[in-house]
Amino acid sequence: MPQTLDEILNSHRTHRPVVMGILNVTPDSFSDGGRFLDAPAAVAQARQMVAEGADIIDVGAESTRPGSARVGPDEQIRRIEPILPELTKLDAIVSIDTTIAEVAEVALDAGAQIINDVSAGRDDAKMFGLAASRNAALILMHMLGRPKTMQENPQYDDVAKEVRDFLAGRIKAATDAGVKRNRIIIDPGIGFGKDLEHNLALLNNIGVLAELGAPVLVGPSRKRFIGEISGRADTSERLGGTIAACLASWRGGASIFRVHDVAAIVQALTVARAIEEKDKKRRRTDDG
Ligand code: HH2
Repeated sequence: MPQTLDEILNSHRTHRPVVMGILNVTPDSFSDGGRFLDAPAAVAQARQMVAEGADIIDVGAESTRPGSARVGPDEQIRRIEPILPELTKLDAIVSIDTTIAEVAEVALDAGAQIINDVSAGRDDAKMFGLAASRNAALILMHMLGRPKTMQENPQYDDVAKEVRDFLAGRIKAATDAGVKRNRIIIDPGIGFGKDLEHNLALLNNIGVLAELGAPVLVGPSRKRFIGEISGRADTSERLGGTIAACLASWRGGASIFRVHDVAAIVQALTVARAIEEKDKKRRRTDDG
């Protein structure tokens, strides 16, 4: 059974893993670009991810991979509009991956309940107002620089603290604009203006971000740092690394996982959780 939006927004307390399946309706996404541009193929992929246990379907019409070009609102809307009514019929929460309020609004009108804004409200001044007026859940992600140039020598003194402070500032900006604190999800933005060491430090320090008291989402799926560690250039050969990154960050306190390979990640997290629960039960028995 997929989790409700309230359960998802409470997942940092329950530590129950939430899986968000990626649906890129783009010609140029780094690992699946062009595969789901056609509406029936996109809907079939979403249906498959729900059958595999996705709690959320995150639909996006603009690639944010390093070096990518911007896609305007009209084109984003043209790509998502035909499939939204089908997605919102599925037994999962729909999230819209966009930094443009006009695009998010079309998705909310069709029944989406989460706005995934990788600019954390910096691209479009109307985004926080929209999230507030619709009581939508809002994902605030950290990015250093812009997708076109973000991988050109990113620098931090203490990446986890700097990302936390940035996210604290964006939470304040969102709540000042009327977004309820308990509708916000935070994300360190794996690969967005970060080199290998930065990504590893963030995945290893989820607790620093969790201090902000919001559910932490991570999106390591098939990303470049896995290729750098494993020597796998082909993104379809990065599932093992994606699983490792999800499990390590889940143990550190992350509870929402944005992934391409839903079935494998659901299985990995379900087993990891069963092991953790067993340990808790044993400790309860030992204590009592
Ligand atoms: N990563 C990507 C896109 N959106 N949103 C959040 N909240 N967190 C992420 O880490 C994140 C994201 C990039 O991955 P993908 O969608 O697979 O590729 P592309 O941007 O090339 O479409």
